[in-house]
Amino acid sequence: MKNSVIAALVTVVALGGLGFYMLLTTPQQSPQTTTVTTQMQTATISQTTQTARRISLTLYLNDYGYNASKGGPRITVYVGDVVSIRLIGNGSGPIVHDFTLDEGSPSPYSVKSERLRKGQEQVIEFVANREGVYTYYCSVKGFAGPSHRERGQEGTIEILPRT
Ligand SMILES: [Cu+2]
Repeated sequence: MKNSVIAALVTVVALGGLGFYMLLTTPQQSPQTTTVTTQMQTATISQTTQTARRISLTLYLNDYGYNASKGGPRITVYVGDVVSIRLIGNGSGPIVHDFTLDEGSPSPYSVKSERLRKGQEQVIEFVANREGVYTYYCSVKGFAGPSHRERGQEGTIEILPRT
């Protein structure tokens, strides 16, 4: 009985430590993630498969860019692909960011994440069912000054027809 309580406590402490460790290491992971995303995009471009696929990528929501301090990676997929994006809030202080792909892009999509603070995460998924080249962006705008998009927080998503 006593042993199981101790075991449970040890587990909690270990998990807490892990969370703290991940929090500390998160900023250092950012450049690595960018590289992985780029490699995946290259692979995507050279691939002409007929089968719809699931494309998974990670974006850090920085001030004021995606995986960068400005702009974001060009995401290339094919019509019908399921795009799964893991969003990780990485703004400074109380600054929140989101991922938006909607009529304001402009685009025929209606994709919008929660506004995430540093350390908060959300996985968003959508089917890339309309081809074209669109802009994804952060829809956050403070009470004063330029919006995040005006500060450069936007990137391009290209949805290619299947061959
Ligand atoms: Cu933002």
